[in-house]
Amino acid sequence: MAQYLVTGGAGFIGSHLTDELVRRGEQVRVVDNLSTGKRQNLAQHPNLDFIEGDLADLQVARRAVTGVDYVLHQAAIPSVPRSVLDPIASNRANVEASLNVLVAARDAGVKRVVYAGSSSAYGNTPTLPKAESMAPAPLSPYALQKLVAEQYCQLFTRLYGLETVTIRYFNVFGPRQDPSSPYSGVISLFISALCDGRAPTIFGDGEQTRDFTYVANVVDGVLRACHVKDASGEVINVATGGRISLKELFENVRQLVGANVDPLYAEVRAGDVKDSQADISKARRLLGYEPTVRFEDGLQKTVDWYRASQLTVA
Ligand code: UD2
Repeated sequence: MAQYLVTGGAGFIGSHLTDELVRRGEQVRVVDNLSTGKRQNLAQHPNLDFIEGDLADLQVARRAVTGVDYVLHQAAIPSVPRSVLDPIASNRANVEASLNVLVAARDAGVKRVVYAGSSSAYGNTPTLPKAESMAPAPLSPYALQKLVAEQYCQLFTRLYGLETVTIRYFNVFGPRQDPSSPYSGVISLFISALCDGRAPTIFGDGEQTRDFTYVANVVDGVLRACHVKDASGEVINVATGGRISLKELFENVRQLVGANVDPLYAEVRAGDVKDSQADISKARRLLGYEPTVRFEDGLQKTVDWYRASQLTVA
């Protein structure tokens, strides 16, 4: 049994990682400042080792990593438009806190840090799918911050011998993704709007594409990355390898929800990437990763979850 720390473990992806680790009988600690995460996401683990604190404070990071073997660093302000609006706050959460986690992990003798990178680092590449060997081209403060922190990870591996792996996430979705903010992930916003009979907004012409990835696939990729020896120091895409447009996404959700509502259209968002699709051959080769939940099945599970949670609230 190993000791894991999930930073941002009360958030959407972090809480799914926590569930799986608990299910496997591992020891888990969560640190979260509850800025976007919620205690409710961990209600199924009443005895969980939970630290409420902000990793931008080095002392919080040091306390959190004490006695830890593996750090799964998920804590972030994960939003392109929020970073465009307030780059300083988002830099503090995405870069400064990440540096604190790395310093604390190095000093505490952590075995490995697995970092939640982002597909946004690629920006608009001339070709698809996007492979890790392509030069990064961040288009927003968020994208740059995620890239800086992943480069810090690689630097810590080279300079101090701290094992790190960056998993680049591609538009992750699933149960517990919070639809309550305008900065929320688009699938959560579309489902919650259509379930309420409201019209969702599509930014731009709706022809932009994304490799939407169901959360269970990401959990699998991240947990594999903890233990594969040759993965240390690497950056690895974890996604499905497909892509669909926002218009197609809207149609899919509309059909699943059974709503008869048309979308509104608004200006394209500043810092938005046009197309995103992952090359997952490195994850296959290095991690033995294979996406196990297809986009369509994941979307159905997600719609079911939102419906069930609406019933609970009502
Ligand atoms: C970026 C990253 C993703 C992850 C995420 C964290 C890319 C390609 N992806 O996701 O890997 O790090 O940031 O937040 O950079 N949209 C609408 N209507 C809405 C909301 C969004 O049309 O109500 C559009 C939005 O303009 C974008 C797409 O939907 O084209 C996806 O937006 P998102 O906020 O869900 O995620 P994105 O792509 O910024």
